[in-house]
Amino acid sequence: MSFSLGIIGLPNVGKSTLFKALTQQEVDISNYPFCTIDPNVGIVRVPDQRLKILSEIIKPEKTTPTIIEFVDIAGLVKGAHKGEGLGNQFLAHIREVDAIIHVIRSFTDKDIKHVEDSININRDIEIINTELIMKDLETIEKHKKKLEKEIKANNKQAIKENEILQETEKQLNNYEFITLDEKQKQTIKHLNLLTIKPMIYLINSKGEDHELQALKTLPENTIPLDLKLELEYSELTLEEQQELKIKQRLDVLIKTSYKLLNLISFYTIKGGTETRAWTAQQNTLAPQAGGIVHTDFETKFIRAQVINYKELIDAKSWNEAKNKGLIKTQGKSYQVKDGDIIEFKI
Ligand SMILES: Nc1nc2c(ncn2[C@@H]2O[C@H](COP(=O)(O)OP(=O)(O)OP(=O)(O)O)[C@@H](O)[C@H]2O)c(=O)[nH]1
Ligand SMILES: [Mg+2]
Repeated sequence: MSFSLGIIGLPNVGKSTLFKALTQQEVDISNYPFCTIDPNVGIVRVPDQRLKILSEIIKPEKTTPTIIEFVDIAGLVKGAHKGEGLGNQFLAHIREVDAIIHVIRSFTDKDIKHVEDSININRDIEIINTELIMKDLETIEKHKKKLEKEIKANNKQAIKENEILQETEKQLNNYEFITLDEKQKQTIKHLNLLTIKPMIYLINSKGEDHELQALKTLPENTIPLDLKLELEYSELTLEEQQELKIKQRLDVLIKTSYKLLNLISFYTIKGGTETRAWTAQQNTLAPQAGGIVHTDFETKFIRAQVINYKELIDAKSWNEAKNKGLIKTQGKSYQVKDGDIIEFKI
């Protein structure tokens, strides 16, 4: 199971261009709105310097980087939650991803149609976010109806859920995304609300931005990137890139996504045969991290042997680390840390 990022935004803003640059998959990026209908799914290796160094120490037969899945979703328009454009179905695709990259067009090109006929970052963000919010409000409303009977029967879980949903509704009605603590989030997780997912804003711009002012008002999780240029770069070989002194910024996007989405990497070494990186969300407990590697590691979890990357590097070898007692036994409540090397015991 890999972590998945959904690429969303208005039609014709560069979503598939980003997807193609990231995954090198042949997808249709023709110049017309709603070019993408069925979502494109692709995987991307996460660049990881630590994995390289770990492999030099462990010398496994095989080294496998962690991957992130990207899903290129059809364009959304005003009224999508009521079925406008390609509508509801696509909001359903967003439900399935773990986090969202929201692409906003800032490049000017009179040949590329903008569904709202002009460039306006803040307006476009609002259109998309409003659709997500409206859809969530609808989901909550429906679910609250379902809870009514159970609340009458004094079902504690239903009462708790209802309270959280009321709070959530208040936030959404104020045009705020949902902010809840971890426990509350878990309670309503089954609803798969859209605005609870972490989101990154990607401004598709040339850098010579005529809307710098607008950019300043955006949240810190905003990345400006020239997607057309990134796609051209991604089609060059590594040698060509070096020759032309080109620095692709897609790696930055992946790394920044990691940070902004509170993702961490942990590693397994499988008795020296395969050193492999994995992606988890911060605060993931050891058994759930095990579940990312193999279902059995979660359901039959007994304990984990853990050492952090830095300690292993200092010890210089696995055996040395073991002799020094640096490999620690951890139980079910251990929160996995970025850079942990873990051996799951079942
Ligand atoms: N000038 C310019 N054109 C771009 C840029 N990014 C994308 N385009 C063009 O815009 C058009 C639409 O790009 P896509 O990536 O297909 O857009 P999309 O968001 O996937 O569109 P839909 O699938 O229809 O929702 C294509 O002709 C791209 O080449 C850019 O940064 N500058
Ligand atoms: Mg597309």
